[in-house]
Amino acid sequence: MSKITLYAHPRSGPSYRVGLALALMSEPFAFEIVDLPNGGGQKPEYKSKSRFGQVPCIQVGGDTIIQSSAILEYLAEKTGKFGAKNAIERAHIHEWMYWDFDRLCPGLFRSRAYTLGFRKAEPAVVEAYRQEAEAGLAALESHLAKNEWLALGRPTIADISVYSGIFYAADGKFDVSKYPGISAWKARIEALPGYGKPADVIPAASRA
Ligand SMILES: N[C@@H](CCC(=O)N[C@@H](CS)C(=O)NCC(=O)O)C(=O)O
Repeated sequence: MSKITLYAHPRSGPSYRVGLALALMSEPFAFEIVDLPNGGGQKPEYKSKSRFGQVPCIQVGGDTIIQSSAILEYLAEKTGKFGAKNAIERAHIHEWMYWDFDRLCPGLFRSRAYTLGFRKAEPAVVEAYRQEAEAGLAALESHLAKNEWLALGRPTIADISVYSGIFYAADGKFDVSKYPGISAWKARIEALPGYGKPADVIPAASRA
């Protein structure tokens, strides 16, 4: 595979998702910070790579890919790691990735953004996202109380995707330690070879 450049922001959950996948897949990459707080995402040069002006984005050769889920799919297929071996497996992985974007990460990431002051909203809206996240965590716990991994009985990009939201849950004042199934699964991911926290996998400087 051509050398990858990851365009990201060190505090972005979806950026961490891609950085973590690259680390777990032992795929070397260069890192470019996109200065989101100062409008870096909206600069024409960056938008020519990432049409919505968002991070993450990866550049591979002359092509760019956006949307963390699409990037994870690409990486799994290219490296042959953490992905599906057939259509049924792919569908089971997708069940969790689509559910994550539908029911879990909006509540977790919005609550984080409200708590840290990145976003503002009326108290009722803040509370609605918090309840959505709590419902998502309860659904996740009910699966992980009985299963080691989200799909296929092995770690996949579905686990990497969901993990990034769980990693940042404490920023939104969610206590995941009260969920034993989620806590045990989180520890299993953190024991995988190559695992790193955001500061390890998304350093603020380019690396070879
Ligand atoms: N669905 C996208 C979400 C990406 C996203 O929300 N990125 C945020 C940073 S965490 C961003 O770039 N925000 C700037 C903007 O939307 O203009 C993905 O998974 O890649």
